[in-house]
Amino acid sequence: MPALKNDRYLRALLCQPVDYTPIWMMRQAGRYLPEYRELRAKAGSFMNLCQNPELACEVTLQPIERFDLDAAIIFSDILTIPDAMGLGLHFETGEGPKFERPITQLDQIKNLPVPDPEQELRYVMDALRTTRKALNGKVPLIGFSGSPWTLATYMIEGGSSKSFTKIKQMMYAEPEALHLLLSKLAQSVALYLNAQIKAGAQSVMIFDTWGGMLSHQSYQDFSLRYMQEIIANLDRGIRPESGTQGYVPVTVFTKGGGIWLDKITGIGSDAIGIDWTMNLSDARTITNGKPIALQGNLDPSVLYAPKNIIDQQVEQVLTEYGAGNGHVFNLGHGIHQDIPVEHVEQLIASVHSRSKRFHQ
Ligand code: 1CP
Repeated sequence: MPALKNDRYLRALLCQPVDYTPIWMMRQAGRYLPEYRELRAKAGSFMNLCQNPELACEVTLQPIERFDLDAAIIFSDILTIPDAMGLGLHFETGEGPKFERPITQLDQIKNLPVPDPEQELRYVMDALRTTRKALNGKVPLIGFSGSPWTLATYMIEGGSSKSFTKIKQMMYAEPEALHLLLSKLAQSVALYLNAQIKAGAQSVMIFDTWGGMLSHQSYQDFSLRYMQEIIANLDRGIRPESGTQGYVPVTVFTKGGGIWLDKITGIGSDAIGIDWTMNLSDARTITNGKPIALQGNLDPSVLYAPKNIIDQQVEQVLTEYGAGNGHVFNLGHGIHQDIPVEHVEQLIASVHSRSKRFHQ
């Protein structure tokens, strides 16, 4: 494999010095890009894009070719695992993901298989192999998975939810059933992420999009604990003192998890994603003394604003983090579909130029 030409993102994850703050954006390949919409229309469906390694590679590279981003994230979805477990994923236009066979009872959970990543999820591994080669060392490639809790919400609710009533009902009325599902998912996610690492992912991220819907104690029992188990089972290599060679850092992101940051710092991740509700200076006070990087946290809606406001808001995030190592710039959640591409260009240029003085 060719040497990395831009390792700022990996260095920042390891809290090593960089010349400016690296940036990538959650959902950076997607509908706000005209070239994505075009390819998506040709492919017919979102899953056709994901399941064809050449197309998945092409979509992954679209934002990298257009913008000066510091990392690529493989084009896929967190719901590949439940699909591989046999729940029957499909996307209805304008309605988001749906499962044909959602989980309703304990028997179903007992019979769920743990997917073999090189069998049922081979298309994801092939997409990673193809993309890593095509990147030719330009920027690092990020692999990812959903957290067990977040995957379970879709599997039990049957799709997206606002109130999470079915899964919470199971959590309070039949906690053992939910724990069995979560431990099968933790096992599946660990296998999946390790296979992604083998296939070429240079860092991995766990998306816990719905962890913030839990109560203080249930977050620890039903989400955090299973992410900790996954991290303990990852083949990351040995964290180097200097350089990034061969080590695969892991980032965890619980949306709405700022209030539990002290707990999240204890689960062994190299970096923590922060949404826009938290001040990065306060976040840094909590992680202080630990070699943990922070990723975030511009409000994605800032990208609707004119360019001078984008500059101001970038300045604010950079100043809140302050001087020193360990910051990966990102949005606090995924980019919205109707953001003008020129605003994304402005964001990236602004982060790169304005961050230099924090790295002198
Ligand atoms: O119609 C389309 O073109 C499909 C829209 C779409 C896209 C572009 C979906 C359906 N998934 C994706 C890609 C995707 N999903 C990536 C690609 C890499 C990137 O560029 O970032 C990633 C990392 C995800 C992860 C994902 N999928 C998450 C976790 C991150 C987050 O945004 O919170 C979640 C919750 C999903 C579920 C999902 N898949 C798709 C949609 C519309 C949703 C969200 C539904 C909901 O709000 O519940």
